[in-house]
Amino acid sequence: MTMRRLSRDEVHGLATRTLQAVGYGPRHVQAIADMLTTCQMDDCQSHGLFRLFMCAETTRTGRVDPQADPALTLDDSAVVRADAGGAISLLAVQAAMPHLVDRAKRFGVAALAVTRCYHFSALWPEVEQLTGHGLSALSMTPSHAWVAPAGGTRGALGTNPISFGWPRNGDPFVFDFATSAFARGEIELYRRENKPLPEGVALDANGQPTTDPEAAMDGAMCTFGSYKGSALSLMVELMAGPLIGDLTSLDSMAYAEGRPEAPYHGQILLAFDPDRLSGGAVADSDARAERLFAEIGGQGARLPSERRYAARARNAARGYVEISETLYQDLLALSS
Ligand code: NDP
Ligand code: PYC
Repeated sequence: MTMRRLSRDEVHGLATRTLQAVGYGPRHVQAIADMLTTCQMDDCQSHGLFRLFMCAETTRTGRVDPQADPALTLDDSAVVRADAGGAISLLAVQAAMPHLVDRAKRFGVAALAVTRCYHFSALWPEVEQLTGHGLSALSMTPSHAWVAPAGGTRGALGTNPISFGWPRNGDPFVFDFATSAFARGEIELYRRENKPLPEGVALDANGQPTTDPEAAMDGAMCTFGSYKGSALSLMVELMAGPLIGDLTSLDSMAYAEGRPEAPYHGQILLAFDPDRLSGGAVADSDARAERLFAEIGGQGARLPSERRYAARARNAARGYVEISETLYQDLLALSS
């Protein structure tokens, strides 16, 4: 496959021009381009520049508000609410983040409920940002009802990612993955590259197992880990949907009425202050956590995010990332 090298500035510039061309306002362009660049520089292919297609489709249906300023509800409690006003989620999260950090430090535990947002992005950048303030963090969001529950035959759940972060000296412990066997973005990449899926990832429109990505897009995806992933996925629906007064993946799918736009729903971020929660014994807590990380590494197993941190260091040192020439040309066409 022919590859194209792009520097960080070129990645950001391509994202910025494309978002401007499809109609996003300046504050949204900045927030979205920053997120896509962060992901691409860590080699997160399914949620980096590739996501510009979803951003463009979402404006084309004419229902996203590409200019809306988020409205924050702040009181004296540990709960922060950010109404995205029908825009992409990222600006709302960005605006609410300092308040979430402040509340977590004051109360030990705090929650951010982001509502009425179109959502397309990876969750780890926001979770990693919270660990940078010495906080542990958890984030979840539904999507569209593309995923069959374990034992079911058609979509009812979203791909429903969960991201968790734990602060450390140096790179934090962070994981971020869909509760479906594959993220939707990953299946789209298989379809683009005309590659068969592994077994156990998807069902066709008749509820039968398939390895054909096209049939998977028309059918349903499977959860990871059978009934365990299915239950976790349902937890995400409840925590980032009804709990915060917003839509489930089933509601989001119905709301889209078949339009090819990003899912529309909410997102929850929870932040925990280890200092407050350990009763000031944070040095002991850190040492205990580090012994566990060392035991895992000592067995030859790797921690989540280690591949990503290695990619980040490599790309920063060489000053570029690589994307396929086909993707680059398709993105250029989108921005012209
Ligand atoms: P993956 O299946 O690629 O898993 C990603 C996580 O697992 C990373 O933290 C990764 O670390 C870690 N990991 C992978 N392999 C190993 C291993 N062998 N040992 C230890 N850890 C490992 O992710 P998904 O495809 O499920 O999700 C990709 C992205 O899609 C996520 O960022 C998610 O937020 C996003 N997404 C967004 C949705 C939305 O609605 N907004 C919906 C669904 C997904 P590393 O990166 O170092 O490999
Ligand atoms: O990859 O499943 C996914 C996804 C859904 C919304 C954004 N990404």
